[in-house]
Amino acid sequence: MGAGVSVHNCAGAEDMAVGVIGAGGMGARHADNLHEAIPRARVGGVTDADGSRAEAVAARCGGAVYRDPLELIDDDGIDALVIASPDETHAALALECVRRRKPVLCEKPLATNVEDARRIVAAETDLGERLIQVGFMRRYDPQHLAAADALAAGTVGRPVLFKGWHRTRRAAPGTTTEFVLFNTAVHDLDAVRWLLRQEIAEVYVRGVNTDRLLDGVLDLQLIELSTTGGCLATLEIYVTAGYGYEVGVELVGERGTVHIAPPQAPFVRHEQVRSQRLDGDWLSRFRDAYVAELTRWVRAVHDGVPPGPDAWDGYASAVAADACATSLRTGTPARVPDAWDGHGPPALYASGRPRNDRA
Ligand code: ISE
Repeated sequence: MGAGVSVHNCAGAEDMAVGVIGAGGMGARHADNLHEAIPRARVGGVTDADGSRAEAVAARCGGAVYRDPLELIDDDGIDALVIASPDETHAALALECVRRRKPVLCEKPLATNVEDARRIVAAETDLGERLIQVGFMRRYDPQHLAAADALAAGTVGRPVLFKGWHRTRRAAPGTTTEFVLFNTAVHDLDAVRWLLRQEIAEVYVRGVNTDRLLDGVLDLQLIELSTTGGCLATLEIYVTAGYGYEVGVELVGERGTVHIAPPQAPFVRHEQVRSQRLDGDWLSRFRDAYVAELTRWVRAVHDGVPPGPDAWDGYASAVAADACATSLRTGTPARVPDAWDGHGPPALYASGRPRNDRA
């Protein structure tokens, strides 16, 4: 039982009670979305290492406050979980959810190392159930979905080059060179896999430090890679870009290109200057995608159908991020090892995978 406070709940009996682990920016956004915008679900409980943050979210969105995330996961009154706590806690919490057979939307990264991610895939495989969805929200962004459709329809022919850029205003506290790969570049590595429907075969990564305050951290990294289908990619990951938040992709095909650009704000003309506001962070850029992601996840849990990006996708992105770390360390290209020892994904993940996440 939680140290219950402020149960504000006007949801119907059949609404799914979701426990939210982590009440920082991302967890609070998921809780707000659950409360305001997602049919057939409600916030059932909230927990955060900082109890006052959990209380603030519960007061706004409903649910009891729990001191311990394991208590929340174990509570029989909680049907499913959202994990939005610090990255290094994801793997252990996701494993607990699998142990309790509870569906979970786990923010990326699924794990901060390959071994932990593999353990999660093994646990689901042993259980014979896909319970985990990973928060690769770009897969729900209308622009990314339209690009996926254009590629699938063959409009631009066979894709030959993927050029991606991912810039954040400032680095998260405690950012390290590896964190840039596992926390930030995993989105781009997943986008390559998902949009091209190919695995990453080899990576070559260089990085520089552009911010003296970060003391040697490679805050600007350039990933060059090739895929199993013979496509090339360059991914710019710049976590101290300063000016705003931006995610872009240009896909070059044999007969044309597909360009994913952020939705445009209006132009403002004033005193001989024409200006246009940029997004400040992912919460504004991907506002709609987060709502779509949660809506589809809740629907999938209700209907008992497999989740969108799953534990395998989380694992595959960790394997690719790990190869990037190896390349940075050695200064040479690194092959991305076959994720499941040459056998391809376990049958659990190979069958019935929703290819585009409108499913
Ligand atoms: C952050 O944790 C996210 O999840 C954002 O989607 C990403 O763009 C950003 O780089 C990460 O730090």
